[in-house]
Amino acid sequence: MRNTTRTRSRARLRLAGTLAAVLVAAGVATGPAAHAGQGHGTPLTLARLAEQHGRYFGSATDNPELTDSAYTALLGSEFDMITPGNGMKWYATEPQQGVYDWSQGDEIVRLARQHHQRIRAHTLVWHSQLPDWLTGRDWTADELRSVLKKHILAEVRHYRGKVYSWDVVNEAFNEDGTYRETVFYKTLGPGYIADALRWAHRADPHAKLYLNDYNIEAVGPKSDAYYALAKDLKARGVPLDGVGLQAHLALQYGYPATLEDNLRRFSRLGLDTALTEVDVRMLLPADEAKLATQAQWYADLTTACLAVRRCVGLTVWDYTDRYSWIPAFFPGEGAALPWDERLAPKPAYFAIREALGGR
Ligand code: 9MR
Repeated sequence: MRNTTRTRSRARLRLAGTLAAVLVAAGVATGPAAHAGQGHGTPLTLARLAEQHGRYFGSATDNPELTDSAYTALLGSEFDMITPGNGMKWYATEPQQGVYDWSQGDEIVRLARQHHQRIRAHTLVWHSQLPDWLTGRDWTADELRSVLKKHILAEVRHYRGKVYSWDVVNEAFNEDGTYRETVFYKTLGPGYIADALRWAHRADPHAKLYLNDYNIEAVGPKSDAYYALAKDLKARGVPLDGVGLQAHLALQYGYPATLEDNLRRFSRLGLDTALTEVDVRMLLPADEAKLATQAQWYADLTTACLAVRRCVGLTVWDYTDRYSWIPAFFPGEGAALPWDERLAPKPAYFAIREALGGR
């Protein structure tokens, strides 16, 4: 049954891809630039399509990119949820102890508000991109607890009422489901997670509070660890609203076939889920076959989220290959996003549209 559905949707995708190619060849604008207006007969944006299912469709962005007006035009029109890729991280927001700099996050919040977009805020507690003053010395448990508490209260208060959600703790587990030995875990023990959630809740009782990680799309030791932790936190009344599955996928490692089951088990715990940092990288050069498989994966991710009631939306980790983090971190890989370097929509874009029920 599932296979038949899949084969059918593959066939539809091929058809859509061919149609798009024909239109492009004929000089007919098919890209989202052509979708900017929402008038009669104008194709809807990914955001509008997702909203028809009660979901959002988001993109990450980063401050240096905001001077690129062709880029910001699409960012402002195609999406209804924005994540600052770096600007709200600890190194950016508290560069010296007790000295806060909200400028980068504020710039993105301002831009998002102009376009009636919400913000998935990212991230409060993470082992990476910490300021030097924090990593450069040892802390007692009391000291670090107080540093963490102050940081969370200050940042969440600053953005109180302005963000939809917070990735409160990011990447807390190892691949085998044991706790990652971060400075927070080593100094404070696993209780730092519940503390962080409680402090964030105190500072903004309306923000949805998430744990967020990569390689937890499929059922496996790492997602099991989140399942067990989330269940325990819920049972203890700790304010946790959702689990974010980053979904940094790579064609060479295969599609996480148990994603939908995994989303569903978190739903059953009474939690929201979201695909928070989606990209599907490939070994370069890209070719038609790889782009077609990538398109299918984007469609499958979208379909999985739509199939699970409490999966609230998808965010791509920036929308264009022009600004993807992949080539710098995985040399020889890339082409991971639904728009190419020239901001032209790829087969993945059309596949997402179709999965969302668009024409
Ligand atoms: O997109 C971010 C990139 O610009 C930074 O250089 C990088 C540093 O680690 O972080 C990227 O975002 C990460 C996100 O915050 C957490 N999940 C993994 C993302 C990709 O590394």
